[in-house]
Amino acid sequence: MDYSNEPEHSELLVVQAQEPFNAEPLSAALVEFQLTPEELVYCRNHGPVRQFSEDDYTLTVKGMVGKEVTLSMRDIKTMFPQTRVVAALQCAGNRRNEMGAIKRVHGVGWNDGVIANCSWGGVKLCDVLKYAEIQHDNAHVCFTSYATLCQDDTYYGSSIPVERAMNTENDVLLAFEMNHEALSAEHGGPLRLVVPGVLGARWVKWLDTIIVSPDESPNFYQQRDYKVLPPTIETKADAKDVWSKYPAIESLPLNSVIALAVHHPSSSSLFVKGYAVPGSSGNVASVEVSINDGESWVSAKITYQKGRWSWTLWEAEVTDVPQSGTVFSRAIDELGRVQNKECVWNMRGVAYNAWGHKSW
Ligand SMILES: Nc1nc2c(c(=O)[nH]1)N[C@H]1C(S)=C(S)[C@@H](COP(=O)(O)O)O[C@H]1N2
Ligand SMILES: [Mo]
Repeated sequence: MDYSNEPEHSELLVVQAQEPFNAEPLSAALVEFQLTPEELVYCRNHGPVRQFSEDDYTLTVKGMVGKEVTLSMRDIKTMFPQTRVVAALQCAGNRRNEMGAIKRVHGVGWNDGVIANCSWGGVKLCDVLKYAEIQHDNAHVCFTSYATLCQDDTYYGSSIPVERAMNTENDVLLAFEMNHEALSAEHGGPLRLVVPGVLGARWVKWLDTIIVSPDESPNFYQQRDYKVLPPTIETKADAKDVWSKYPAIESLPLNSVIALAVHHPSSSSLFVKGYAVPGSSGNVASVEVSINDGESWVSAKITYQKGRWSWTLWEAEVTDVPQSGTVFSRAIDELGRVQNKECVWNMRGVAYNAWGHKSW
């Protein structure tokens, strides 16, 4: 694969792999901003980053539709109402290194910065699908970027169920703006998919083709990756023949991370700050922290949450702390579900969501 045309990458990221380019910020930097500035948005690639001119870029919609259409970027921007949504983009591999500490996992070694909370601008996917006269019983909407080569397949692809795509409240967008600016090549410009509440792997960058199909996307990244395999499957060889038995991840689980813990010895207090994200059963309602034992918990203050799809920022000041120790965090959602102390290991190291922790 050809990596000679990569755009300049942000210098504020910790590079976890050079080719393909995979890099994340420190979570302590991330939580300083409600909306993640572009230089702090992680980069997750399975192949080279491609740069396209908007002028001759097109999107084709085909498959189970009444009318197959090919739209230019100008068509997309002028034929459909434009809209914006704040949504957290998170890789399923966020916190993978913590799962890898339990037992070896396969995948890029990620810490806890593989998340970005951005304002995405574009048009609603459902409007474009309606225009193509989608016929939608039990179907899947498959997204592909034939424009890019990948490590494990000849193109990058994903799919979501039609119901998620067609329910306007889900805010699934064909996005051409990030944080009120033109979407950069690095993050999938001219056009990427945005699926709030769903793992980043489905948010296809450099999107050029949508196929409405009776089946899920046959792409490698939908079928043989991004699944939580049972812990009995320990190696790639074990996994080889069983991928199709397990569902593709859609929502990532309820999670919280401690990004920084600052100890003030003179007042015996600890200032703690972090982020949280919801699972599939309602938004984050509260975040709690515990010193050392995980028995007694105090509520953190939620300092930011915007609509249904953003991350939650929180902070807490805990008094009477010892000279050194460990602080834990857990998130609780609107249904009262509580983030678990531990997370069951899986071979790919995806969807890790044990309590957040930080030592001082
Ligand atoms: N075409 C294409 N789209 C892609 C990917 C990719 O490698 N190629 N990576 C996916 C994954 S796994 C994630 S987490 C997000 C990362 O988006 P970002 O690089 O803008 O942060 O894009 C998704 N879309
Ligand atoms: Mo990802």
